[in-house]
Amino acid sequence: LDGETLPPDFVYGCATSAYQIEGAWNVDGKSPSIWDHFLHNKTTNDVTYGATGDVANDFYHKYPEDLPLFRNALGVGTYDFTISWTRIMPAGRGPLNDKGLQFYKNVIDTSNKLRMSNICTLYHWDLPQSLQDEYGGWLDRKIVDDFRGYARAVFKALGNKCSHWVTMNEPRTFCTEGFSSEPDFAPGVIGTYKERFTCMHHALLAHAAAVDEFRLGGYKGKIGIKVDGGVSLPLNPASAADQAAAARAMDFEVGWDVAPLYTGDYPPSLIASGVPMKFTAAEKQLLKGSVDFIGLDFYTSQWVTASKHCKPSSGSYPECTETYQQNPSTLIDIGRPTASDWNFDAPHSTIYGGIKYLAEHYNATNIMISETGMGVLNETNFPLEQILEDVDRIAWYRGVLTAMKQALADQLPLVGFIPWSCIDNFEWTDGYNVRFGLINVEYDGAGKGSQKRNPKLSGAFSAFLPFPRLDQRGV
Ligand code: GCO
Repeated sequence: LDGETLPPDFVYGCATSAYQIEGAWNVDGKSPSIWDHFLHNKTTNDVTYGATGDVANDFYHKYPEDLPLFRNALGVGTYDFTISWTRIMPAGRGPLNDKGLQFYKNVIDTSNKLRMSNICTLYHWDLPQSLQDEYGGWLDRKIVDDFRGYARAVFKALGNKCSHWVTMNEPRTFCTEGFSSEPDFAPGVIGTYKERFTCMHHALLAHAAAVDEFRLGGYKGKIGIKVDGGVSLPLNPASAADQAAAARAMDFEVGWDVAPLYTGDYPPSLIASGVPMKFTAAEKQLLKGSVDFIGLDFYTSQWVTASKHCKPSSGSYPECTETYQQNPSTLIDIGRPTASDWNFDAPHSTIYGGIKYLAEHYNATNIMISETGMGVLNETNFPLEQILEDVDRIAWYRGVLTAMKQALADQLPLVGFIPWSCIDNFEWTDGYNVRFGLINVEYDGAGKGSQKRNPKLSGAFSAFLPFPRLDQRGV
């Protein structure tokens, strides 16, 4: 990549999320979220070593040291963070908690002093437990109004302070994992396709309601959403049946939440398969066009083949398809075991393919790679020296950059790139045992240790990337 070919306002940042780094779970008036509740319960906590986010990186107290590191050691021009609903609005609705709000003001002001802008996310999975207890959270239509109220209050307090707003992170993931047959994500409700779909339906409506509030308020930044999903590729590219299976899988996985943002409704193939809920005309209108930009959290691809044994749709997968996480014929051994068996051999199909798909199928503009990164399993089992010399992570990012370069050369509307993550953190069911950070934190797989921060080689690599920085943009 060379800086000259990039759009001048190209966004380069790094991301974290509240539950994964803040700690201070009950400090200064914060009430429990569904993740606090889920992981405090020994029978539902299935995280490696029973870890929780109670302390995490203690970012709530350490942000004055961490933000300069993000700016100076990683060289990013944007810090992308998420707001904890229960820190800012402990009852889920109603009065704001001044101390919680002040924390986010401090994070933003410190970022700005360091010449970083902010991408601010309203929701990264940490629903107030009180709303879960009261009416079942995402399964009840009431959540849409409560989310609207929360969004309105946050925009009123911070609306003009962030260059970009994200309504929510990966609705598909929190709905499918939180309501699966063996849920390992909060709220941990055993569910069927109906529950997963209901959650997603309300999440999409809540997104649209928050965007409506933002636009009604006339705030000056841009607003969007972050979606995930792997790019599905035909296992046998020459087979028409595999091609059709891959296209169906894209509809069910990525189109499920993306199509409503651009067309106002679910993809036709998904509707044809029989959906438990439908949007009204007014809801369709609110959804259609509800993003100024779209964030893709893309880590891995999958290979899809048409199956002779047709199983009924499970919600995120269509009938008559089999998916494979890895394609044995192209798999590259990258050296260290990675998170969740993700294949890290396919940045081109994942990143380039994802951008192209959105641009071609939905005429999406302003596409951001809002998360990608390499998670290493048991990273702490290696000596510190070796942890810090993460040449395999650099190799992954080089692949991503090559894919992005191709996208830009092909005039695809790529406007930003946000590695996950600025710093090691709590990786959901893998706890502290899987690390994605460009900066290492000295704690063990259970999250215990000195909390010392050490930039990895990938962090130094980040600092040398030729992206336009905020200070070069004269902001
Ligand atoms: C997600 C979240 C992040 C993860 C990251 C690595 O995609 O699950 O946005 O919270 O930590 O993606 O798994």
